[in-house]
Amino acid sequence: MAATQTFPQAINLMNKQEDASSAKIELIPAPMPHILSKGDYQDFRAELYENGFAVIKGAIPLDRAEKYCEKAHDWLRSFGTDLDFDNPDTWVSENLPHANQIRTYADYCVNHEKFMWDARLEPGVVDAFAKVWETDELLVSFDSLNITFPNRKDIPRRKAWEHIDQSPMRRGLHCVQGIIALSPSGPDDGGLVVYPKSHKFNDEFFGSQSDKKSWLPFKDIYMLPQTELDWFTARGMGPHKVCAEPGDLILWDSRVIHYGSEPTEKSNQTRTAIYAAYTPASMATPEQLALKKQVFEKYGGTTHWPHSHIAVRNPHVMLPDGTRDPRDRDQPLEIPEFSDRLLKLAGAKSY
Ligand SMILES: O=C(O)CCC(=O)C(=O)O
Ligand SMILES: [Fe+2]
Repeated sequence: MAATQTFPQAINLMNKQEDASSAKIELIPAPMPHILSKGDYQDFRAELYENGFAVIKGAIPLDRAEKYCEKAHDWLRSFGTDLDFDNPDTWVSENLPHANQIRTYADYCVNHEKFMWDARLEPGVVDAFAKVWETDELLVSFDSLNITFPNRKDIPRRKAWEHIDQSPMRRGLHCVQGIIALSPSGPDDGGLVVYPKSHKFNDEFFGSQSDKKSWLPFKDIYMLPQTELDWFTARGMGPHKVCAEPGDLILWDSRVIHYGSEPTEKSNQTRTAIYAAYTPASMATPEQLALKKQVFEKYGGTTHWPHSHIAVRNPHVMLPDGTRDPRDRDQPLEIPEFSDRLLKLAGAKSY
């Protein structure tokens, strides 16, 4: 299958990260070119194909979405600080666990908390990805939790960070990302902003670039500077805030220009969302699968990519002074039930 021909190629490039100058630009075609390749779908895939994103309303029944939201907030409160969801004065870094660069939570084994797995295992979520990939033999990412307070007093609002989550060396569709919305996300609330249809211009844009140095080292994120964004705006594309309700699933093509927006000053909504992407298990190499199993056993995390970029990292949360965060954990607070379905999605058991 095409997947097994293309992915080792990508990995060779990844291994050359330290020596970007010597890595050759080799284009990597779509592993399953027939996926999302036509415009006559009768379901959400029509939007995904046409605009590069889609919202599946009520993928999770509201009562369960509300329960996951509560669990997520309990998790944030579990670090023994003065954090109070009703008191904005307490929404400061010293009351919060360590967050990553994009201000989401990816440490303390949160990726494997029971509520995270329960949400990822929701039939309405898994079925949507099964429809996209035309198989239910899927892997899921061990991605992060987003809880963003509005109008924080201790840090400035994050600016737009327009990017795509797919290397310019890849062509065609390689990954579809997902957000499980657990809080309302109206026009002024924090949430996903996309440039609708920009996935359709990915080939033309990158194909017309003569300077390909910025494509290296090979990585599946590419930040677009203003000059490059201008190319898209000149062709009629621009930012669109995706609105959603608790229980909705947002899907987007990783080639779509997007970013996570912070709540505007008009919002008093705390954003709560889980990132979860699924791809066919057949897209993973045996090496990546073996690494994924190890990461899973350590309750570690991955990027958005379920089948690629898997790395076994130091699972500990380190403080700037080099010591381990005393709040760090070796396992989730609430361990999920390791069902057959979970183990297969985790890559810990083969299909
Ligand atoms: O927070 C978001 O809505 C988007 C974050 C993002 O860019 C991503 O998950 O790829
Ligand atoms: Fe992204």
